Amino acid sequence: ASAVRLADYRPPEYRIDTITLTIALDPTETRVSAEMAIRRNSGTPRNAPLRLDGDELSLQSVKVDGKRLSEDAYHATPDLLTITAPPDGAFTLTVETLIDPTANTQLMGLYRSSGNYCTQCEAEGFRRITYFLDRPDVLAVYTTRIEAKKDDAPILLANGNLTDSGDLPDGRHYAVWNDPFPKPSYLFAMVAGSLGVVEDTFTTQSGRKVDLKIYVEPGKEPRCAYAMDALKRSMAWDEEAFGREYDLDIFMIVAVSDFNMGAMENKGLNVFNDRYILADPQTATDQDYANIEAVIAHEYFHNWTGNRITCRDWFQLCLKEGLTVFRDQEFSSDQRSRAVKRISDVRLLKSHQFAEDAGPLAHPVRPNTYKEINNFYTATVYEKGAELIRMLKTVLGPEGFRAGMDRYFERHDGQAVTVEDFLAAFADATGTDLSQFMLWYEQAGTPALAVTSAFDAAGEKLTLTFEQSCPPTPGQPVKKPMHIPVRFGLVGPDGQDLSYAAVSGATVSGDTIHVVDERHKVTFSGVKALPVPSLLRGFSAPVKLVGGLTAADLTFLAGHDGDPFNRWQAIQNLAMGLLTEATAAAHAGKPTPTDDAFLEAMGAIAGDDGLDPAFRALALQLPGETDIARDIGEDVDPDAVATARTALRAAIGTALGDTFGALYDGLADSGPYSPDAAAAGRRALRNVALDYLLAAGGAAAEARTRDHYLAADNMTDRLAAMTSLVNASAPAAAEALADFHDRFAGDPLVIDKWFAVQAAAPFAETLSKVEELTGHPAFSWSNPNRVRSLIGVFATGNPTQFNRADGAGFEFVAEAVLRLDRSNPQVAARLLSAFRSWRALEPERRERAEAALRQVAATTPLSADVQDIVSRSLD
Ligand code: B3K
Ligand code: ZN
Repeated sequence: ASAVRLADYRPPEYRIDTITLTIALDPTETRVSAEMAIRRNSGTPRNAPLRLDGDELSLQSVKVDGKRLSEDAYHATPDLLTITAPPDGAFTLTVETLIDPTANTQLMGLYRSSGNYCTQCEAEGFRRITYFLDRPDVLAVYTTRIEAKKDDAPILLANGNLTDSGDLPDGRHYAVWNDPFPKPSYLFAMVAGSLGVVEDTFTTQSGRKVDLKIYVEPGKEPRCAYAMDALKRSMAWDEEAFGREYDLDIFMIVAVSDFNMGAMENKGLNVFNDRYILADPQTATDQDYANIEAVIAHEYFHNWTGNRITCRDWFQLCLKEGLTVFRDQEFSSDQRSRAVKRISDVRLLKSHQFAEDAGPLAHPVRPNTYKEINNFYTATVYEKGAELIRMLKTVLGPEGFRAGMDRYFERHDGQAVTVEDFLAAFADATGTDLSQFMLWYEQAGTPALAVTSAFDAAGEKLTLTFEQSCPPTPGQPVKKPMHIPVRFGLVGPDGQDLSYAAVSGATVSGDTIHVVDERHKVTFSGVKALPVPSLLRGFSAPVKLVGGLTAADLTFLAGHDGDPFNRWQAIQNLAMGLLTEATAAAHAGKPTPTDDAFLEAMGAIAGDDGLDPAFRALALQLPGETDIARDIGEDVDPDAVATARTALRAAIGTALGDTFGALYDGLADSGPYSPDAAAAGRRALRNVALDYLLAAGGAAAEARTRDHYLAADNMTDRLAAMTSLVNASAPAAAEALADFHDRFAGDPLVIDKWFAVQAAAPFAETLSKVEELTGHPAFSWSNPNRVRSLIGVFATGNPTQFNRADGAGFEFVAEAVLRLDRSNPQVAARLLSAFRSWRALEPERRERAEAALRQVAATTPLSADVQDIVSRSLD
């Protein structure tokens, strides 16, 4: 596949204002007729050929203004329909195609899932349904008529409002849907089948009543209650926080069990992976509930950020994704604990996005070239994209940010726009020059921000010196300095932020230092005592802060910083220092060191009942093995990392045994299960305590964990106990796994958890266990959730076994990628990106990882998706 470049963008040569689709459903021979009102765009020469995108299509007939075209007037291949010389004025093009939903294993376009029909069109799936100008800057009004056998598909859904329905001969029926809002083809959706429904209503701020419907596999309706509740809260929140109201009379969600990603924001008809809808206490964890709330909100918020205002081209993907992630993060923060949400989001950012940014797949938040757009739905576009919006808000302040958003909605409603358009709305609304800020969208890589501080006690002056740099990334050897907003406090000896009389050398507004130069000095005068600078509070910029603080400073911040995020960060930094040291020791075959001050700091957090339990649960968790590996950065020995981390966990569990025992007993929840944040926080802390007790070892801890498993009245506790038993290789692990399997056999989403726990177990036997489980009756290579739970978790959630020294982990995943590539290239390519940090491994493993990648690269044929990832990984 050849590369597409942002610089080559040209407006479409033709416009399609309306499209009427008639879809006659059949499992293997679905007939699609598309009638399109087309006109030449200004600037296009008369009679210029009209080229419509297709993908594996079989053309049946083509008409212009109702007249069948002669063979020499067009040219058709499965992926392109060219009308050689279309009429000069507006005309109607009618195209008939034949498609096979059952054979559609890539789950793009129109496909079958559990006997139902559904669609996925983003990014380029609509062209697998009919020939079209399948690009986001062509906005059309869609009318969709669906016809199907009534028995097979009693429910017929598409975007917009239902305008007609009725019976047809031969046991068939039809429904007609009209979506009045012009939209790009990637937002088209159609669903048909046998589905149960849960209904509710929402009245908007202007008093319009909206019907809400969630469709699921019949029998699963009771598991939709939380999703419905989250939807109503999302709708109310968007009105309050952004002034955005829903715009159709009906909002529908359909849950399907075969889906390539999390969910899809099709106008008025969201389609969801069922794991982000279905929940009850017995089958869903607290994390599942939180994810459901976030994804429901995310897709709903797209109605304004993505649908009403969409992207001009796919390079602008972050325009809708980064912004919408920011919006869903804010929503969850308001519904739950802001500090805890921020810590969880930053953990995710660092483990996924920082890792991506540090390897061969690094790309700017707005890429300027791609070979396969599906490979750019990344942590960089989504999570770093959200960080850029958060920084924009920090730079402009809440009022400026809201004014900019309002200007953006006002100015661009109904349009397909760019990141420049977005930033211009903020620049204009607030009179701010955002040209340097734009670099955040254009430059890849995680900037490093080094800080040194000097205190002049006699002169009462504190000087902070910042130096920013950004490592080279593919295609970008040299970077320009960026605008880094550093939220800060100068923490005095009593834990309160010190005041200062004046500041010189940089712009400081409120609690934010604006670092804009490569080297930037800031002097605070009138500082009465030696402070510990608390920098980058709330993680105010996606950078790697290097510096300045001693272990004593960090311990002090861990206990006293007024910013809960930085308290957490300080503990993480202390732990990271210890763990990298311990890893070096383990690699050299020496005993791993511990540190009493660190254990004391952990004890202080664990025992501080004044702190939110959810916060304590997060603060007590050590950095993950992959995070430690990234911090080490080169010649990583994953076994040494695991040894170091396991030893420190055992040391913590031993040293704080009494505290954890008391926590475990004291946090026992009476009352029925509730998924709210406070109750979830208590469960999280209790399960962390239990896990540390088990890490310290001993029969009592094991018995307690086994009892915890058996006594659990909810999935959070049950899964936590089973995971702890498995990872500790406890004798009761086998019993728990068997019990779990029998209890939940027949519930695929729960069996996914059972697969995942086994795939993540850090033992030499795991690889053969995973291979064996691919033969388990509940496993299926064609279901993305199953593949992700077993193979995906092994590749991304089991650092020691994926990175086995003998290379068998790499070989297994490479083979799985090749196997999947034949049926579902998107899932295959995503799995292959597990290799993204291979160059940071120690030489022997590096060689084996490279060999596995080369084996993939040498295979033919390869999908464009896998080809793209493998070639960039080896570059
Ligand atoms: N916009 C979709 C993602 C589509 C992925 C296409 N490969 C879900 C979301 O971000 O809300
Ligand atoms: Zn999205």
